[in-house]
Amino acid sequence: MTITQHGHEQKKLNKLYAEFDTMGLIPLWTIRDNLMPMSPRPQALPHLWRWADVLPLAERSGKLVPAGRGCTRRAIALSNPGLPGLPYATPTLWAAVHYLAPRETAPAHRHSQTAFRFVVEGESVWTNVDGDAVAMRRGDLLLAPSWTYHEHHNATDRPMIWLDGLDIPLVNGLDADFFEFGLDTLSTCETPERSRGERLWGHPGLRPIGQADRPSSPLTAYRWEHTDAALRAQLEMETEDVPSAVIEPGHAGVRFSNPTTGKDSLVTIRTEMHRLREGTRTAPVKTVGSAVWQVFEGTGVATVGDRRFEISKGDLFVVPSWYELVLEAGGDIDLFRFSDEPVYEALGLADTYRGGA
Ligand code: GTQ
Ligand code: FE2
Repeated sequence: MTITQHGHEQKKLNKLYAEFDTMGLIPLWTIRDNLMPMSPRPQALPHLWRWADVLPLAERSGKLVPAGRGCTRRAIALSNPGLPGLPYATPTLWAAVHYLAPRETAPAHRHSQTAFRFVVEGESVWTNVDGDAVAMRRGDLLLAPSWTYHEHHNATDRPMIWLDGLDIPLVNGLDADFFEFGLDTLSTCETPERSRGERLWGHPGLRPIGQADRPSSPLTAYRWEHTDAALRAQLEMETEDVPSAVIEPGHAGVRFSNPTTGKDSLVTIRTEMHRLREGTRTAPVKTVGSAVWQVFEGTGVATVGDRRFEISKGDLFVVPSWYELVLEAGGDIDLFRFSDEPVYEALGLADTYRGGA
């Protein structure tokens, strides 16, 4: 081809691309690498939020910012540096630190987004889920499934802080957001030891006859004493020569499950508690989908991709999709984890790779 011919072709090509653009068309051959990469390329980045940094800011908000109708919830979201300006921990998950001052009420509302609370510190707030008052104490996991009314009330003279996890980014990305305000006045002022959900569903292995399956767990409170006992038993059994009781040597884990189906406690969010015996180093794991971890107790090191985080009580970190995670226990360490894996499983996109230790 002569140079003039080549120039002529190039001109025609440029004209073609310009016309694609004006017609709202994009040719695949110009974008394939980014459109369909060989493996996930998340925009979200591994990141650590230290409890020692977050807590004082939550406390200052408690003094300066009222909860209630205007502000609705005094929740402070983790914003992933790879998703700048967005209040999202990962592309699918919202994680926030929620502060409720003494005697304060966060009024009732409901939304299509699914929520849970995990309590790292404090007690005596209760959250009311569809008219069922549920006490919140350290180590407890409390659920507010999609479209359930929920309100929070602090009946004490001490402030309380907990972790909120929701599927806000996912639901927003799917254009499935619905929201309604409830009554401004508290629906109940009683704080029973055990919620109705626990009285009906909180007996291991015993399903009340006549209750249908539900997509999300009707047991809306998982108490620390049970979680702790389950993890302790796994590690004890391991030392008693039942190695299959644990995930891997020195690493126990439980998944909070829906007693009607045995599946995840929530339709869109996986919730788990992990315990590593002192000195344990986990095999590297890669998972499709993203996760947020919070240290409940203890110290250690979390390596996410090439980032190394020294972690201690309350610290929160993010593992984006297909990033390798290795956990090392300083002393014994307990970690709460939540992820979007149930969504990937429902879509046939779930995958986990566990390397050698
Ligand atoms: O407690 O109802 O962190 O609706 C974000 C949205 C908490 C809640 C959040 C919410 C709530
Ligand atoms: Fe809410």
